[in-house]
Amino acid sequence: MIIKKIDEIRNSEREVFAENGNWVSRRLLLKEDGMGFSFNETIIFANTETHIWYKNHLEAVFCVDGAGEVELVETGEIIPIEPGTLYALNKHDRHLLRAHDRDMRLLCVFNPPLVGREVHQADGSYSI
Ligand code: 9YT
Repeated sequence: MIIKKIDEIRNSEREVFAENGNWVSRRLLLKEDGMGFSFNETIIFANTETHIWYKNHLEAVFCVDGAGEVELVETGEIIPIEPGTLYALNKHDRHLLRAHDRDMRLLCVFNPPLVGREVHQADGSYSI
């Protein structure tokens, strides 16, 4: 069994900050942990907007704190996010992720699993 504590992830190699300062991702499970998915706690900082397009991954996101929204680029549809909301990018949906006036805390699962210190490429994706 694997046991992780978020405190051991903070200030370690598994804590990754976005280059634009919009978020921090604490990577509790990575590919090397052998689960077939990765599992992160992500804080989206207040009043930020991030363009994301996970063309190489599927991601499920569950909000546990804060509030924000996802705008689907293709349709302009806006989905509000609050604690208890899950969204799953089953169509590799290109989107804009916004946090409102306080930080949003999300739990994020990726398939295939992240391998380490991925940050968004120019097109909003992570490499594989
Ligand atoms: C929701 C989302 O994708 N945020 C960007 C960071 C990502 N969740 C990660 O690497 O943990």
